[in-house]
Amino acid sequence: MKITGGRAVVRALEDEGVRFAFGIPGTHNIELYDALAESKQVEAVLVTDEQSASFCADAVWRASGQLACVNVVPGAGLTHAMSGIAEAFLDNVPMLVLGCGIRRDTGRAFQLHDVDQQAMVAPVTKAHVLVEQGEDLYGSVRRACRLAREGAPGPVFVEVPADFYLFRHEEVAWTAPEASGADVPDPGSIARAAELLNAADRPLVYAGLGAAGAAPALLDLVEALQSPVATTFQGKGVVPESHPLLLWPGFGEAAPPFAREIAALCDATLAIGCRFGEVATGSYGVRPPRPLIHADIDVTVIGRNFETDVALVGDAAAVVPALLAQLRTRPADPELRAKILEGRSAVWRDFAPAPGATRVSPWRLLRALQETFGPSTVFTADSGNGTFLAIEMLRLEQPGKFLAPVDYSCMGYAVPAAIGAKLARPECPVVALAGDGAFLMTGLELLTASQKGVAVAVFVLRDRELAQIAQFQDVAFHRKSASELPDYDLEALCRGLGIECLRLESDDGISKALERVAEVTGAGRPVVVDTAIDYSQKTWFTRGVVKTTLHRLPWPDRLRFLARAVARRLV
Ligand SMILES: Cc1ncc(C[n+]2csc(CCOP(=O)(O)OP(=O)(O)O)c2C)c(N)n1
Ligand SMILES: [Mg+2]
Repeated sequence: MKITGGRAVVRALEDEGVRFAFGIPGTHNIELYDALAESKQVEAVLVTDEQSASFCADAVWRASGQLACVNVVPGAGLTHAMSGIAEAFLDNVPMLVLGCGIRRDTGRAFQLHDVDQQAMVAPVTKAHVLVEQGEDLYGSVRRACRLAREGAPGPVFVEVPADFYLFRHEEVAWTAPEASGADVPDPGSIARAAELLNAADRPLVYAGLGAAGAAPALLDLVEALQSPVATTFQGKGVVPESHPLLLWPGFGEAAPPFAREIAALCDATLAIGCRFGEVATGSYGVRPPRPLIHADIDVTVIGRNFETDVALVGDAAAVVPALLAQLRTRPADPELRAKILEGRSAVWRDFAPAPGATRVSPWRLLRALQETFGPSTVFTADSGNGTFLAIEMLRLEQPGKFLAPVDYSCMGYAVPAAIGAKLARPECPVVALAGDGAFLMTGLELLTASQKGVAVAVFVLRDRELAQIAQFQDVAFHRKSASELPDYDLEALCRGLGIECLRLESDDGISKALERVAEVTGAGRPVVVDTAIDYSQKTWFTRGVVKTTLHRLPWPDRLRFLARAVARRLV
């Protein structure tokens, strides 16, 4: 039997359990959109900009573990979507990018939108394919979905020539290959790793998002080792942040002193599902205590940034139980627990705003948000100071609750990511923390939330600066350059989008504002809060990165930097 190309693709999406296809149609794929309109399972979500489409799809996976699709027209649609594709690529987020290509049956050159898309996506996707014949459509899409999820996950691009959508093709039988089980590590390496961990007095565990699939077993492992635990930024919540052995998201120069000191006392490191990237390590300002045992599904990350003593190549879901079975169980160390508890409480006390502060304290706001909306809340963040405040001040009990652009760190993530997360997990409250600069990039996507009734709460952190950069400039140069933002009327913008906008000027207004946020979102409407945020306190991250970067400079440049900073302050 013959079916249209559009129908073949939609069937493949349905059979892979895809629920959302974010994008904007064009002449090349209107046939696909027509087939999507018939689907009871896959919803075509119209966005205002394809950049949002890829951020939405990314967040669907991060919040729910479900694969989502980005639907783009050739060239122009793809280039707009590239930011979110690259974000997914560097953060190991699976995504199906369903592109379309020019017609190949006409033999004509200079077609609309025609650029070499395969070359464009090559550096930002896990794989990219050009479908060669209509009969392959179904199988190509299914294989791409599987590849995106398998092993180290990532975005996969499938280019469908427009003529394949126009015409009908023979339906070809296709059977999904058996799902491969978790990648199992080599038993010799497991035994060696267990030996080193058993011999250590106090191992440190460092866990990233790659360990999320092994979260319950990881907790057992931490209890068996009685080891302090640090996480990456993406890994926030992989070990519940209320756990008495949880140190901090990080353990190097960008972590508070208590976490650094405890980590430095350790005499072995077990790193799981992480890769010691620049952002999470505060610009490589960590020294993992040796021996370093590094477990990851992706062999290329092991030993790449820090010398590794034992490599465990495999899925955390297989590595952690295998290792746990060979570890000696240790008694709890009340002294260590007391030290961690005291360290965490001291940091907590420091976060409290100084008396007389007039603007909104990030710590008070985040505390109130967590208390009001509870542990199921999904937070989305952007690239900016607010992200690091959230990393340091939120306490999360599970993974999938903090969605942030980390390694690619692309501004504009928070608003569309919140929309994607809320569509995927409508039962969870979703709060976006968007910088006032980042909001200018994708804030118009709130039109989609308004039109579809996606009840996200967006806090726009108004400081009228590109603070994360302005702070670095201020420290290093004692002046800010091109990092002060022009003011804009957020309320008027929201009015234009059909969205209620609240103003939050000081801590006194927090509880009333959150009450209204709960009312509006409870009624199925999105809401924006224009938040006069207080950024006077620098994050541990910013302080740590400045220190690490300065110390890494050769002496002559270090002196030049210091002299310039001091001279400018004096003049
Ligand atoms: C697309 C993009 N452009 C530029 C940057 C560099 N950058 C990183 S953080 C930042 C400041 C963001 O400002 P804002 O959104 O106002 O957040 P704030 O730091 O003020 O909270 C900039 C410009 C980036 N990460 N992404
Ligand atoms: Mg700002």
